[in-house]
Amino acid sequence: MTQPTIESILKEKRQFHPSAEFAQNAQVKSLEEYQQLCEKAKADPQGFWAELAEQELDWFEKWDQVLDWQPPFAKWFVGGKINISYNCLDRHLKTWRKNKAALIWEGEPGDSRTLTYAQLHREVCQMANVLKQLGVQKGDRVGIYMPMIPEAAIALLACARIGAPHTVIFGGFSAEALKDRLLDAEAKLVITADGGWRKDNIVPLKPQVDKAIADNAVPSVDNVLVVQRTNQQVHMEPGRDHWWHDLQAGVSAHCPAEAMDSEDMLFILYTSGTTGKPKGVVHTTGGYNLYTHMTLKWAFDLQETDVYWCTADVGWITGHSYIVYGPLSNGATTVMYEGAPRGSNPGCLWDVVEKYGVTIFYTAPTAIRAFIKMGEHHPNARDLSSLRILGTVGEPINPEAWMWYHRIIGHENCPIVDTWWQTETGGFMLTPLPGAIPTKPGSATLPFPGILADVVDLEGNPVEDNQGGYLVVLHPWPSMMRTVYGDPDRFRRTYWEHIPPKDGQYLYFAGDGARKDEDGYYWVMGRVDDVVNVSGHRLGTMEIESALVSHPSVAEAAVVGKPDELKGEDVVAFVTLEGTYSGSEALEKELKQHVVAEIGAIARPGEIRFTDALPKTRSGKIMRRLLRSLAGGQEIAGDTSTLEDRSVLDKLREDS
Ligand code: 6R9
Repeated sequence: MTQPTIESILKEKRQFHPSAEFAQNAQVKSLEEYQQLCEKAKADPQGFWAELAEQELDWFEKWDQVLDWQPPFAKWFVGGKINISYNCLDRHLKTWRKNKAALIWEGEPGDSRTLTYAQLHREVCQMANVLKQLGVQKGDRVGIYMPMIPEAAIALLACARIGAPHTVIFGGFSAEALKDRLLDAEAKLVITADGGWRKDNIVPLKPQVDKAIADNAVPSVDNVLVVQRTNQQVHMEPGRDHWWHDLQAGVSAHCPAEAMDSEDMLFILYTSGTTGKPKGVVHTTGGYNLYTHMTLKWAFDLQETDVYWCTADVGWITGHSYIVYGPLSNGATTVMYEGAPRGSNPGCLWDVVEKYGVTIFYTAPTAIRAFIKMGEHHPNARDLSSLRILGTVGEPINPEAWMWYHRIIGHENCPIVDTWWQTETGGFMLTPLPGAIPTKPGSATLPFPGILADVVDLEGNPVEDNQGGYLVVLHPWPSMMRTVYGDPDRFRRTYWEHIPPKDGQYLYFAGDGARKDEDGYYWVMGRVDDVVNVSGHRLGTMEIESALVSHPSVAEAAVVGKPDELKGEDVVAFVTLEGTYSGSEALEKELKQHVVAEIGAIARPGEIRFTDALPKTRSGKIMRRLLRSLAGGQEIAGDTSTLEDRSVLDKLREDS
């Protein structure tokens, strides 16, 4: 099992059609219906989205203009007033959904909670009021650093309710990474917990916050709101730190949702790019609400009785769009799980499916490959008959893993929805609609209605079928990122200038390579830039390099990805040392630990190779392409004539 290579997926010819029974009851029932939606959207994109926005969402005030497109800056539903927390909660309280389960939560130690829409609304209003009491106002940024507990979702919705953009920092990030992000966002308050459970251990969170903001390192932060989860001792700074349960006890559960401008910022989410500094991806309110709502409804064929479970972490875009906002906006029941498969219970996910009768299950290829390795006896020992749709996201899925998922988890009964999208796109861009679009293992199939995508060369010319090229999007869509927080120039450079506008048409450059087959199906090959995808987590190689060179022993570092059976890719770092140091196992260990401290465990290099020099071009650029081949144990192909000193390469080859 390896990453899908061009060769392996070029051979992939299997097709799976939705059953007649499934298609009959689906939101979108046939390929013709899908094509009609696409044609309608193509003929009048603004009319298409406006009609859905009117039908599917509640607006306090209608917009004056559907789209204001000043490339590359888009505004959707200009002048409209809306609140996503209202759309996710209040409007359902007027219907029987008031007492429907909104959030089903399962904790790792076996505790659990179910919150109905009424109960969730109550808690969100209380937290919103507490935030206000602590001085948070509309427009202030709030940092969220949480385990997977209901309060993480409550925190998002509470911020949205009062118009305070949130910035969630994944709980696995280190204090250092947390600090950088809080600083960039100038967060006024941080919501965290004492800790969370992961693989039978407590992951401390509050101590990381203490470290990140110690000595006034993040001057904007005035208060920290702490949820009690694990009950371990934590330091509480008087006047700064507050227990959520203390403040919740005395606060009103009445808090009207703020009427936000459709284009008001909803959140910032940091993601890795090609420089050392993570980008703050900015999403706004109205378009994001509409797009996450529609994509979940059609791509996962949401029905009123579904029990929907996405296994992502709220710290990533998948958690934002498809654990919290998309499902709740639709009035669905969304499941949230704190834990992860672990030695003491490798089948815990299947227990959750069985216990709650999960009907839609959405996870990542890296998880599927881990399930395969753990053995099919785990899922086979559980009743998975409630499942009707399976989803995947985060990286290309190899056809073998797709087939295993289809057979062992889906019992050949569940359409597989492979969704290609990004933090930047806000919602699914390429995805099957399970009642309408036949699937092919390894392909994210076709664009969502209203999305115009293509595969082009660097001049923006469409490439021929089955030729590799760059994946681009041609027309603005409602949930596209609006800018890089505080750096509109970087937004333009990163996404709109690699490929110049073609005949006045701006092309969004996704950073992924892809090909289109003769049926127009997309096969995404992975990143074409300096981003590695480790277990579905995006890591910038530059970010890891800067972490390494911040260690006193390191003179220079070059980080590349290498194919890995389980993780998809693993991080390999080539390191040259300062004069007085020499490479040793102990130093390798220390450097790995250093990266963990600087960024977090997800960025720990799998391998560190000490070398006397790095291969460089005459102009001094590190030739990562060569290092990638070396790390992956492949022959060095392509041009090496620009190498400044060939002996460096020969030496590296000898050593590997
Ligand atoms: C949602 C999410 C985005 C990058 C993206 C691509 C890869 C995501 C994929 C996929 C192939 C899929 N990716 N889904 N590649 N098939 N179905 O993962 O967002 O963390 O921003 O990562 O992930 O390389 O560019 P994000």
